[in-house]
Amino acid sequence: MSVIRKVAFQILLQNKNILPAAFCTRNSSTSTDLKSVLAEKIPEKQKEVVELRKQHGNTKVGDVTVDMMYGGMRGIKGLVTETSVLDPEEGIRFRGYSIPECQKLLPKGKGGTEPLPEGLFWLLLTGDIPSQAQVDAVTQEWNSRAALPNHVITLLSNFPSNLHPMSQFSSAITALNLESKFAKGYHDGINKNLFWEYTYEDSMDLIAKLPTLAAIIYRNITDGGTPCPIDTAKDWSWNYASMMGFDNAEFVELMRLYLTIHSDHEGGNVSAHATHLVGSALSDPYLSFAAGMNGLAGPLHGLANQEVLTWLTKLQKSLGGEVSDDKLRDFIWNTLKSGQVVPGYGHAVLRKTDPRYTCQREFALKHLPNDPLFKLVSQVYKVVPDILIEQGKAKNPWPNVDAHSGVLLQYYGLTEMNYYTVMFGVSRALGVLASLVWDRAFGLPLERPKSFDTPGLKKLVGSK
Ligand code: AMX
Repeated sequence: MSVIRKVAFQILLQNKNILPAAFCTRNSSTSTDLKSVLAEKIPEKQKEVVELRKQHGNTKVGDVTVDMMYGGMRGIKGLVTETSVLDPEEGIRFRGYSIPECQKLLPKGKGGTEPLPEGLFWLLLTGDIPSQAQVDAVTQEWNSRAALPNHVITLLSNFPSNLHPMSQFSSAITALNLESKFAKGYHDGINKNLFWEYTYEDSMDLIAKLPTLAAIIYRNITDGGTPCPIDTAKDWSWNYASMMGFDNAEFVELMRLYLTIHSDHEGGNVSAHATHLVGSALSDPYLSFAAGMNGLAGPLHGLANQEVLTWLTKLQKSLGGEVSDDKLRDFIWNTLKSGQVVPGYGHAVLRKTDPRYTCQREFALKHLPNDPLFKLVSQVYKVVPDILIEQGKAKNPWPNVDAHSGVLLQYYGLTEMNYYTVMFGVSRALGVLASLVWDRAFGLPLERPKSFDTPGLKKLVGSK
């Protein structure tokens, strides 16, 4: 064992009380070149999957019921996603690490305490907690790839300012595919063993460009100004905040946390699944990610952060500033009785309070404990779960990530609620594109499940 590996192993052993078992024996490379670290890991993982399929290719992992087929495929075990796993009770783990563990272990921005999303991306791609030098290298790489082509800037500046920011976002991402190295490589006939490399290059380019693209959209819907240029000495989140016109250090910290925790939520959620599905047709990463963003723009998924703020604003308008619990209950029951959902509550998989909600709440308790909107959100948290339980429909009465994010953004002056899902999308790129690289490394084929019509299904199950 080399000296470096021995030291790394000793550090891992010392930290084993905070590391999940699967990671305790891993050696991490000290190279700061993400692509070469990944290139080292891929053959090992490919071999592991080949072995698994050889031994267990015919082993059953679950059954599909008729209810699952009509019920949005809930609970069907049908996807492999390496980057994160969602436990219904505990919440998300990124490559085995919980959010508090990521907050503790991932390198921070200068003078800050929140993790840098660059580090989370390294973790999602490689499974390793990166060093500060490795994270700095990712920052530099993204800063060097951030420039947008002129045609996309022109496209963005020609959108009407009342076109929903998510439509602007998804259209501009689609148009960026003129840059795709994967599409060009495929056209030129590259070997399929190289697909992951071209996907990696496109993913790095796309992630690097997203803050600039998203900041132009923000300026488009606000003051129509031009974002300042990227500061190459600063991190991804700092630059995104700055290009939108925010220079408050606390807001930058919030951005680092926000962009880290919204990145990934295993493979079955709409944005991840859509990206993966479209990617399986070998559509390039720009087209695949744009598909994911069109899914994120739905009110039952990422648009819920906008919906929460709209709902809270209506609540304040109709009940005024200080609200009694009883009046709040009435308002919530009215929402339910009028056939609407309480936005920010419930989840398709989670059955407890979302840890992404909890860490945003902790941020608020630290930085804005007396903010009236935060107090209202806390009061809503006290009241909604019991009502949803009493109504007896929602399987999960607890808040999800979107119940909290808008309040924090409002506090720092980012009040344009129809923009919030774009920020979610910038973060989501980290998870779904890291997964797409692995999809290509594993050579996953075109996704094509079997569907039935109702007469065919009735026949299949012997229904008369
Ligand atoms: N308010 C009111 N009713 C709710 C509810 C809520 N927050 N959550 C679920 N329900 C209802 C459903 O609409 C459904 O009603 P139906 O039987 O009349 O169709 C019933 O409870 C059962 O639904 P479920 O199995 O508990 O949830 P699901 O897996 O079908 O849907 C979700 C999950 C998130 C779409 C749903 O909880 C919801 O609509 N929540 C509000 C929107 C929201 O916050 N979305 C963001 C989710 C996180 C994210 O992706 N960003």
